[in-house]
Amino acid sequence: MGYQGILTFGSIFCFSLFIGALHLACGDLSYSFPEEKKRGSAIGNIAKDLGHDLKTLSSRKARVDFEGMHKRYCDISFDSGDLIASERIDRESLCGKKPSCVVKADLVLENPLELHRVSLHVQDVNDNSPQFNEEIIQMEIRESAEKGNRFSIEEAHDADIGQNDIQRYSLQRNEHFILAVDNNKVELVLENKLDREKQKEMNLLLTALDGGSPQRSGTVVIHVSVLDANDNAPVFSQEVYKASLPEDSPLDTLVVTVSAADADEGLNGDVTYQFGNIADDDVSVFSIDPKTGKLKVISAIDYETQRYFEIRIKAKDGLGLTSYAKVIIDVTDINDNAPAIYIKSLSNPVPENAPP
Ligand SMILES: [Ca+2]
Ligand SMILES: [Ca+2]
Ligand SMILES: [Ca+2]
Ligand SMILES: [Ca+2]
Repeated sequence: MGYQGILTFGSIFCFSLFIGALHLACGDLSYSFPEEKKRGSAIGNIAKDLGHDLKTLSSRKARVDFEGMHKRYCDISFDSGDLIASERIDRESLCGKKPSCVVKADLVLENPLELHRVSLHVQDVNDNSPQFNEEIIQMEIRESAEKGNRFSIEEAHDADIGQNDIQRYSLQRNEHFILAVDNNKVELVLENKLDREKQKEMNLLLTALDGGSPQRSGTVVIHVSVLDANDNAPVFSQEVYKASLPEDSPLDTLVVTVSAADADEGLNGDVTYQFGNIADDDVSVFSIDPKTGKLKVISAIDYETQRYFEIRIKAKDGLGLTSYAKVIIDVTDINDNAPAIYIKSLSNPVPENAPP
């Protein structure tokens, strides 16, 4: 109860002093200084600016009041009469992006009461580097993207202001992209078309630079994954496959295996085989496995009926791009009726002087 009373009395006392002081204030003081000044370093000389000697400052209990602020940023040194920094003054945390940063305080002297408004103009120092949100920006761009297509990049951030804020961006030279920066909008512009089959990913180094002195910069790696487009048809390992087939080959005999590769990915590169243009009669003689490309015999082959087959094979990818190859099959005659003696004489000739 007693404590409350004293407080109330104190408030009334100060209030009446304050009213009286208004007449005594003899002008505002204004100091301009860079942020992040060392503690104890001078901001300005109060004694000189007020025209008081050091003794007066001390005897009249000169002090600075930072009303409504959590910190006391400055104090008065009675040794020098200087206003000195007593706390870290970080412009960024005080004022953010505001173009001017002013901290107001009251300078109070007692007996008689004297009050001055003090404006502390905190100047920006280039103590922040441009920063990107992430260390790596992941992008996926389809290889079918056209020259001139644009891809947005999240801009960097610099806590400083004015010249100390970001002034420009620079993209490391590369084969495919250039940079377009317009009103803080940062975009990659495709200059040379991508080809996933040649290069399916790439790293681009983007740098943001401020205009401070010394200059500060921040970098980010843009990792581009090139997505596939179906821009390749299957390619056969040979244009023409040749095979010879004995006429009495049993069913299921493998004649030849055709093979086509497709440089694309997934379904775009998924190759299947089938007959192209083929005579109706031949369809019943051979089969082709759509997955393996194995061409097999499915009915009896008679040399006397047909000695030569020419079959077109089609390879198709999952999205329908196709290419063709030819299979030429020569049917070879099996001379089952040849005399046994003839065969024997070939492999084991009878000398001419052999006894009869
Ligand atoms: Ca700064
Ligand atoms: Ca900066
Ligand atoms: Ca393909
Ligand atoms: Ca492709």
